[in-house]
Amino acid sequence: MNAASFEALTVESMGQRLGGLAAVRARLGDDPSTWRTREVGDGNLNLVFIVEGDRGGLVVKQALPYVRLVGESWPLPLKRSFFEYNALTRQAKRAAGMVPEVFHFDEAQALMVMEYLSPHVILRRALIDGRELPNIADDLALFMARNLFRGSDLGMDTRARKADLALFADNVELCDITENLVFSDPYFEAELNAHTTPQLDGIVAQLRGDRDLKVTAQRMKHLFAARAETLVHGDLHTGSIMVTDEDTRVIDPEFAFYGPMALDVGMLFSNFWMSYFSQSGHEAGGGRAAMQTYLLGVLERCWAGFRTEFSRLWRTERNGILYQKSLFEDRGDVLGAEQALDEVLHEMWVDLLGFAGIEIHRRILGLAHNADFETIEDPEIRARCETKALLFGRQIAVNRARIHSMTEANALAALIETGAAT
Ligand code: SR1
Ligand code: MG
Repeated sequence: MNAASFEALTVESMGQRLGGLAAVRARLGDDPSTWRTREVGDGNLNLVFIVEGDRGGLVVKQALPYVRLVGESWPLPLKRSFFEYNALTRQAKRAAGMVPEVFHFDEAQALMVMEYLSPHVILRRALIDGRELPNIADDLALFMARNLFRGSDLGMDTRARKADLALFADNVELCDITENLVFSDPYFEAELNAHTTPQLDGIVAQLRGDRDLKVTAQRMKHLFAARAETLVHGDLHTGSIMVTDEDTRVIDPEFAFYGPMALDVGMLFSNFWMSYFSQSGHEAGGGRAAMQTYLLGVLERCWAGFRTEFSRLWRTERNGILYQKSLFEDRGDVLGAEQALDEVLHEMWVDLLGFAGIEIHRRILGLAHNADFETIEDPEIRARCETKALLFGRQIAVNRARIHSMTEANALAALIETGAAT
């Protein structure tokens, strides 16, 4: 990619920059001077614009050569846009209808023109507002099971999988962000860390002195770095999901790489648990009790739905090199295949608890925080919510091999939330 030719888009230059593209004019209208553009990006890394014309709207996303959250002092390669584009095209095939359609990709300018999802909102925002979305558990279960299974040696031709493994292996800098910000920085006094202070100072010191927790975090980092199992989204949080009551879409897979299956599931579940612990900060006096029950229900249903779909794919699409049918079903050993499935799912469960616990910690102790907690203005109230989440994160990560079901994990969350466990 020729970085010299890169030019950041602006609201003013949009018509001139994209007006020559037939695919764009077809969706907005032929006269770029009538297009209305606004910058809406509130993420940590990129520029995002909504462009509207007489015929409809589009989203234009462009990577910047640095981390937007921090500034030009932290350079970040434009090639992340290439990985995002390639991940989106694969996800569109593996879980149809669950990612935005891409109409145009310009690798040199690191920009993508995509479907404008409207009236969708960011899932995290909806959950902060106390809105119960009826379909997210089922939809996200299907999205994860289909992508994780179909991108692995369980479902994919191994030559194609190895080619993809090599392609995404170059997403080094985005993996480096996760390796540091998620798995290491929260557990020492890293420069960019921040937490609610002085309220959390005590528990932060306690967690940083917790040997079992540090070993767990490094074990999860080990899996992240070494288990190139499937094409993961890599940053699957509730800010990477757009919703209406009927529709669920997953966006922003720029962190995609070949990693452990449990990563996406653990990250997503951690965000539902963080939402659970933040609810009392958004409405006092038990006003969010029903919302909390809903969130624990989403976790139960999503994990159950994931298992069901993953098991269906295991029985019907297991055509890769792993656990070949020639060793099991073709020899009449259906139970052998089921035994292997149970082992794979069990290991995924244990690992996802580890990833979930560590992800909770980094969102409270590291650089990139969650609006779930950040929008709680009173620091005393915010710290009370964050403390509970931190305790829960520690409990599920360190004890991941001793928690046997989502019902048990949710019961732990409820014990901590009610103050019965501290
Ligand atoms: C410096 S980037 C910080 C965070 O933003 C992204 O959304 C990822 O979650 C990353 O860890
Ligand atoms: Mg993102």
